[in-house]
Amino acid sequence: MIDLRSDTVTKPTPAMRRAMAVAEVGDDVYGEDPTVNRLQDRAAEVFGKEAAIFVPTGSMGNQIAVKLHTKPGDEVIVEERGHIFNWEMGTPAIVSGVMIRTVRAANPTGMLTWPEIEGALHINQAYYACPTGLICLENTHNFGGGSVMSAAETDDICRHAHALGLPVHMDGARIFNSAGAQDETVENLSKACDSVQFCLSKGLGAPVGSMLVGSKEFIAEARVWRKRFGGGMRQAGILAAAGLIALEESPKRLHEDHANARRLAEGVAEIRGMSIDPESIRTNIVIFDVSGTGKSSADICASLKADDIHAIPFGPAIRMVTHCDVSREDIEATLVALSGIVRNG
Ligand code: TLP
Repeated sequence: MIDLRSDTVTKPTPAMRRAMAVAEVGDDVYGEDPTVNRLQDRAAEVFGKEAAIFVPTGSMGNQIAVKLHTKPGDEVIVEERGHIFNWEMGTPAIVSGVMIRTVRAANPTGMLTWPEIEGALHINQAYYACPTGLICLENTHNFGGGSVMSAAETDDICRHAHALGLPVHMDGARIFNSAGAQDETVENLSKACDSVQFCLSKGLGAPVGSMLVGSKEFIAEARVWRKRFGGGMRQAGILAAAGLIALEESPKRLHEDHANARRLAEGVAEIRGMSIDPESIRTNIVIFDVSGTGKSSADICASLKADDIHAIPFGPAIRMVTHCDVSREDIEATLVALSGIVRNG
């Protein structure tokens, strides 16, 4: 099976399994799980922030941040293709009582600039306007095709936002991919942000878990909301043990996933009716338009499935994501299958 649906599908490595088997544990709701505590301390250190908290999912990390940075009735700025707007099931409205104001980035990467954000703000306007309470950035940008935001671009947005008293949260589900692609540190990429969520269970290959990173005060409050959301886990050190390996070891190999994604895009670009600019591929996500093939993305994915190759159709496009359980041979086999489907079409 070649599973390119997402980098969420990875299986724990043998080293993760071993670490999980021998993990020291305690009750994390009491703050007594030594492995969770180690993971949290280490995540804070790697990001150069005061504190971190282990949460079950990226969505929970993002939604705790939205809750803490806003008050009911606020607007939250999210890029139109952003995960918080499209794939977190309206939670900002349900849980935080806020509205998302989407902004479409002119750049196909989905990366917003300050002038674009500024045009959508409601700050110091009439009392009957809906005030902006938070700006969310996404790095890498999933549906921008795994695109990256630089430290300078992030700093620029944060400097302007902070001058207006607005906090900035980064959905850094794949921030290690972004850092690897830019030869940057995750600390530099997010130091100006007030909070960062990153996933251990995507490109980093852990089976479960995300981290929310920020100030001591913010994370103390996040602990309360994690419990309210039902995310107070008990002997979670078993999961944190895999997370520690993901944090320390996995960033070193992400360039392989990025090279595989680039190769995939190069091959796809040569297939009649499929379009993608391979140069645009910076990390592990490849989204390509198949409308020129005369077949729908769903039909192509169904045909791939017959070869036990799995990908997700999105409108006229297909998304394929590389990760540690996908090899170069898998990429070549996928390209052979794709061209066969179009040729026999
Ligand atoms: N993304 C998933 C799907 O939900 C689309 C995927 O397969 O890519 N932020 C970003 C940028 C994400 O891509 C995701 C998951 C999340 C947050 C949420 O993480 P989880 O799934 O752990 O709640």
